[in-house]
Amino acid sequence: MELNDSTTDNLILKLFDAGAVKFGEFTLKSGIKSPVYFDLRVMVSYPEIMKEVSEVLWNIAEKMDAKFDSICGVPYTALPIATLMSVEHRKPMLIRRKEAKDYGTAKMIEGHFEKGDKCLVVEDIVTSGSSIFETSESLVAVGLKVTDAVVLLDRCQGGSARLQQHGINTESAFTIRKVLDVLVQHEKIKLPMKREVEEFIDGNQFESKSIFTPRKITPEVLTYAERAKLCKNPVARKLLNLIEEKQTNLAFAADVTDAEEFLKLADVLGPHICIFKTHIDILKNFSSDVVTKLKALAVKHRYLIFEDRKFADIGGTVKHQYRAGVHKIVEWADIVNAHPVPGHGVVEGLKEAASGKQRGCLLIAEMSSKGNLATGQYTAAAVKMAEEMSDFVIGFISQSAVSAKPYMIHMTPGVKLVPGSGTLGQQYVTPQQAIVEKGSDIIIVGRDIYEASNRVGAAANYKKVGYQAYCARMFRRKDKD
Ligand code: 5IU
Repeated sequence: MELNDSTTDNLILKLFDAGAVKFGEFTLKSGIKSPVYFDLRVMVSYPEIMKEVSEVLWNIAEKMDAKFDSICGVPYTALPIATLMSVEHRKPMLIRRKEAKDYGTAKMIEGHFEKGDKCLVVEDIVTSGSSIFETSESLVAVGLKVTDAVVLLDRCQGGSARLQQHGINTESAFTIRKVLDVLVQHEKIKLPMKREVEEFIDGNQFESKSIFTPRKITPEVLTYAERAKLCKNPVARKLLNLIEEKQTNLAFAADVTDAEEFLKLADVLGPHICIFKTHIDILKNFSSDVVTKLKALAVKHRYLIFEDRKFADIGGTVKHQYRAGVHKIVEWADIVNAHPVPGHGVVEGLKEAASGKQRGCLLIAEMSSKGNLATGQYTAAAVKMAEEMSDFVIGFISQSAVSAKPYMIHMTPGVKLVPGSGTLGQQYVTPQQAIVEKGSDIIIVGRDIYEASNRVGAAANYKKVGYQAYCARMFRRKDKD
């Protein structure tokens, strides 16, 4: 969508004079050598250019008939441009962090918004499309909609077509071809230079399939199902396969105290979860009937039962705690967990009690609560212990992928759509942070589901967001603008 010719020509010449366009030999981030280089950051030194660029981009958005509730600039160059557009046209702005803030209180999007609001993405240059896509992903992850992006310059390397394939309509003020024409016309560069740049563009097109390409180096690049094949433990295999089949990496933390409510949740949330996590000792009206019914529901909806018992005693004691007493956990829970603090014995004791049954255990390698001691050396020792006993230990409760072994499953509690602190020291991260940034496999969510007015809706949403985060991790971008 090119604007009025003389306006465009003037702006291009101003940018050239400001040193925003350079010709020579430049090595791009990707390692590729380019005969042209755009450094639009210099615009900040020219208030007039800044103003003009922001006006031009606003006009493009209007011409596109893009309806939006807020504007978000791709950090950093487009941030001040988006600010100018926002202030001049009284449209709220959102800021996307380039890096998440301190762990635990991280918030990728700053500013007020409502779920379902539409946000216009603003960028200076589109090359492969990945920067716009990445910003849009962060916006979408918190419930915003992104369908339009405006850009000052399109390098004509296939970026806008790729964005279109991802549902983002991108319009630019001008293309690199236009820049070349104007500069030749005004004798700023000679024809051979124009030809050289044109050849470079033609020879450096980004394929118009996906912006993301699967990574193949670390365990988390394998799909859940691929990892299932690498597991020794049948429970781990079953879990990874059912995650992929049901397309959910959501574990529900059923921290309610009434057995009836507990079973109701086990039924209605069933289709949306891969694990039903229990604290069976908080039920005020426990009876063996409750676990019989829970087991039937787990079969009906195909999820696993994880009793979050956190065994932490010597082997001989945990063996009894696991199979005896009121709850007889080994009879009905597919998965239990243990603190590694007592040493290998805790796992050996549990393993003995589970003999002959298909059971798995998680080690608590990291915790979500403020000031917890499961860090550094302790976490490393937990990983070593787990890897040494991987026939029974299927993974970890952790805040990140602490083991690189593809058969180890990481489950993260302390997850909410809005990160921050909860009561009594609980700290929350978003599903995206847990799965994409920290490389975890399963999100554990309690309160945000059972305290919701629409519990099924809340679980369905976590299912969607959690699985989308996994897909985004699988198709991490290969190229960078
Ligand atoms: N849980 C944590 N953090 C931890 C461990 C377990 O929150 O480090 I280990 C449990 C406690 C609760 C659930 O059952 O995970 C999280 O529930 P909320 O989403 O309601 O905070």
